[in-house]
Amino acid sequence: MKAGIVGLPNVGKSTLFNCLSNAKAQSANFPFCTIEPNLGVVNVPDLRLEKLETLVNPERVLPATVEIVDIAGLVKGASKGEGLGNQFLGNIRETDAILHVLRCFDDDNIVHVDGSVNPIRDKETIDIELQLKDLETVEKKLDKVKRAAKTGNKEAQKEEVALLKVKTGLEAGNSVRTIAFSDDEHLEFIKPLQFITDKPVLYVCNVDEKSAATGNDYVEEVKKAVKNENAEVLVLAVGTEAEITELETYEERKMFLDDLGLDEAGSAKLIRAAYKLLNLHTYFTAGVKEVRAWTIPIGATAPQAAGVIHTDFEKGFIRAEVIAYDDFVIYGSESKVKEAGKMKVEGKEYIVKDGDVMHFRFNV
Ligand SMILES: Nc1nc2c(ncn2[C@@H]2O[C@H](COP(=O)(O)OP(=O)(O)OP(=O)(O)O)[C@@H](O)[C@H]2O)c(=O)[nH]1
Ligand SMILES: [Mg+2]
Repeated sequence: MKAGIVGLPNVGKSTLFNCLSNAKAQSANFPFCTIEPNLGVVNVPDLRLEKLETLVNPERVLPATVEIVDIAGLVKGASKGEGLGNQFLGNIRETDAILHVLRCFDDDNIVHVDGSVNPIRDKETIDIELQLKDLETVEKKLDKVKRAAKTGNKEAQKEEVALLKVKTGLEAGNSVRTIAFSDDEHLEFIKPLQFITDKPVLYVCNVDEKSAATGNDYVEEVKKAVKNENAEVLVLAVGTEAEITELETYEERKMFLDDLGLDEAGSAKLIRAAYKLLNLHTYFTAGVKEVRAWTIPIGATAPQAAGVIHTDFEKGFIRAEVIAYDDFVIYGSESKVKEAGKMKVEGKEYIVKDGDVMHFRFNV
């Protein structure tokens, strides 16, 4: 599962990627600085992990991670192959969620590919290219499905109805994620086609330093423009965040953030938002050797969660011993939780909750 950073060229995508990841991407003041995607594995900041560390005092602590890809900028005509567009769109298709960076800062020294700062126009430019690509996908598929539908194939007829909804929606300038489908329709016919505009999206407004806490007029316009998209908007001073990342100590970073009126780095917020966008959450294992956060899809069962540690854990799953995170903190240790009778034993059907502290029993 990975989230891709998408937007026009030269809007700060690689600068943002560098704030999140240790894998340094090249960033410079000219369009198409990035060609090949940069992949980074990013630690997910989680205060609960720090709390568990102080309670358990383990030899090591391992946070959850999420994969972020920095992708080349798209320009008008990308869907027709402009500016290596097809390759870049292919890179976007391989992601599971989109972080759409919009330039919301003025700076005459930083080139804008379309000559002026206008995040609404920029967003439309990107949306249109993604939608045109999806239109190509749906039209190809429709050709085949229509023929099958004509022969009386009931399944193909249902599929045709779903695909026509996509086509009509895209032609009206709507992204697939905003079109209404029944659950079955989406699962059977829409999901397998991996439409780019069906991926969940988070808008990242890249603002100047003084707007980091409050946003600015550009941000307000963006919020208005996306209010029916069911998408989150995050305000981030990417250039400033890059400076914060350079600071060595926690105290220095804290002082910088205080000056900006922020309670934590925007990059931390963004990582958590990306994690959520990918529909992921966390369970913990907490032993003296290692306290660790594990990543699972929301809705995963106990055996599936065990499988993230090792496939044998899933195959030979017997039961899980589960402590709610809050109980672990209230009682302070596993043994005290047990004494209080707060540890639960769960079977194969158990849906793991965010923050569960777990032990798996299995045989191989
Ligand atoms: N003033 C200002 N400059 C920024 C900000 N964010 C990025 N920049 C500058 O904008 C230029 C482009 O940044 P990049 O991160 O390389 O942009 P990109 O979106 O990755 O560009 P491509 O890879 O060409 O698509 C660099 O010179 C950055 O230093 C910001 O918040 N404020
Ligand atoms: Mg770049």
